Parts: sequence; structure tokens; C-alpha cells
Amino acid sequence: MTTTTQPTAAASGAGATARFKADKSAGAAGASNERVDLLAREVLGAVHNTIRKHKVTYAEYNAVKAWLIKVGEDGEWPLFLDVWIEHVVEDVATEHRKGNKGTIEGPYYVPGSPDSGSSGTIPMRENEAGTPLIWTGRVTSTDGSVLAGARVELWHADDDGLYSQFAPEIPEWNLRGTFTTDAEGRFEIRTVRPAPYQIPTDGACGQLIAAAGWHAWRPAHLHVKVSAPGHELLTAQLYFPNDEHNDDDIASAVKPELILDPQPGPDGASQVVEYGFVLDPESV
Ligand code: MBD
Ligand code: FE
Repeated sequence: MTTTTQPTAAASGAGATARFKADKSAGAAGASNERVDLLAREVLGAVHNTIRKHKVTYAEYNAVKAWLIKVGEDGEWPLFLDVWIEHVVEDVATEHRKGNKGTIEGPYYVPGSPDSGSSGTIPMRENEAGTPLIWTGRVTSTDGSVLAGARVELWHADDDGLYSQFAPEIPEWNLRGTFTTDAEGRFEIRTVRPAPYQIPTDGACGQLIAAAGWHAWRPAHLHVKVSAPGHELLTAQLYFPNDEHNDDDIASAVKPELILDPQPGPDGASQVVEYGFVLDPESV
């Protein structure tokens, strides 16, 4: 750990909550009465059934109530929802796609990262820790046509497993960058390999994990959003082979199609990897 101020669940939770409110909470107003009635009834019914089936006690009810209050106090609703719920929403939302598999966004995306053109280095500190990674790829449409000017937004944790803007003392756009494909749809990105990520253990989500005897780990991953005019936005994560958490990601967000195959680079110190994206045209 190179920081002097320790990251806390409450601080990263507050950041993720503010980010969600700034970007996405407005979209939550769009459900009809009928839809809210149907879904709220079914979710509550499922909770009632669980209580009857397992004879949930008042002590357990109060423990859950205290815990739910703490989730809010710690700002961990974005973390809780994105770790334990989002993967199913993503599956349903993208099941029609013929192009690239995607996966969950998670709580730490920030729009507007610096533009590095079609070939460049993601913003990083001098001597950023981690194995250098040179990633080349191409963006195409499902009909095979090349997508020039497509945007690849990349964000990921550092070698300590921390995200800029959600942990203290990391430069604002560290390991967050936007790349744009060239005339042949190609991009080349220089970054470093991220470390496996442990979700904060000192907040409400960590309390649930400890109480249930689970672990808090996600495999190392690169987050991407890939977009091109007339095409559906692809939100994905890329993983690394042989990560011990590829098979038991706490966020259930690993798919075999998203595991990279990095190779030793020519200089021996870095790794090179080829991975491109196929986008689905927007249906009209
Ligand atoms: C992450 O970095 C992440 O990607 C998800 C899904 C949840 C918590 C932290
Ligand atoms: Fe992440």
C-alpha cells in the first residue's frame, strides 16, 4: 500500500453513491404503475415466502433491519446492488445480442476520461506498479464491417486493487482513459495489469460477507465501455487466465469469452494481448 490515508468502505461508498446520483438516478423515473405493482409484489412475496419457509425470528428480522440501515449509512447500496444483483439484469438486457458478450458495469465508472487517440498510454503515475500490458484490438460490427472512430473507454484498479476517484491520494484520472479506433477499426492501449480486487470489508457489505462466511474477492479485471454510432453500447470486463477467483467471483461477472490470453512481450518485462470487440447494430 503506497497511500498514507487508508481507503474506507464509507468513503468509496459515498463516492459511488454520488456518482450514481449524478449520472443515472434520473432514469429511474420511467416505470409504469402496473410494472411497479407487479415487480414490488413479486419481490415482497419472495421475501414473505422465505420468512415462512425458514421461520425467520424477530432477532433475525432486527439484524436484517440494522444491516439495511447500515448499508445506507455506509453509502454501499451501489456496491451491494452491483455485486449481488446487476449480473442478472445484464444477462437479461443483452440476451438478444449476436456480437460481443458483455458483463456488469460495477460502481466505479466515471464518464469523460482523457482521450488518448487510437494508440496511446492510459493516464498513470510515474513508475505505476504492475506488469506493463500492451493491448491491441479491432472494433467491428456483427456484419464484419470495420468501425472507425469507435470509442473504447477503459478503467481499472491499480496494483493495490484501488480505483482512482474512489480511494484517496490517487490522481483523478489514473488508469482511466478513452481510445478511439483508427480508419481500420484498430486501437492500441498501453496500461498495467490490475491486481485482484477485494470489495471493502469494513462496511455493511463486508459485514454480510463475514456473517455468511463468504469471501470478498473479484478476479483482476479491466472494465470497458465500447461505443459506436448506430450500435448498442457494450459494457464488459476482461479477465486474466488462471486467476483463482475466475471461478468464484463475488460479483458473478466472469464469462469464458471475456478471459484474455496475454503473452510475454518482446522485452520480457511486458505482456502483449490481442482482444477485439464485435458490436450489435441498434435495432430500429
Ligand atoms: C468492482 O471493481 C467491481 O468491478 C464490481 C462489480 C463491484 C465492486 C467493485
Ligand atoms: Fe471493478
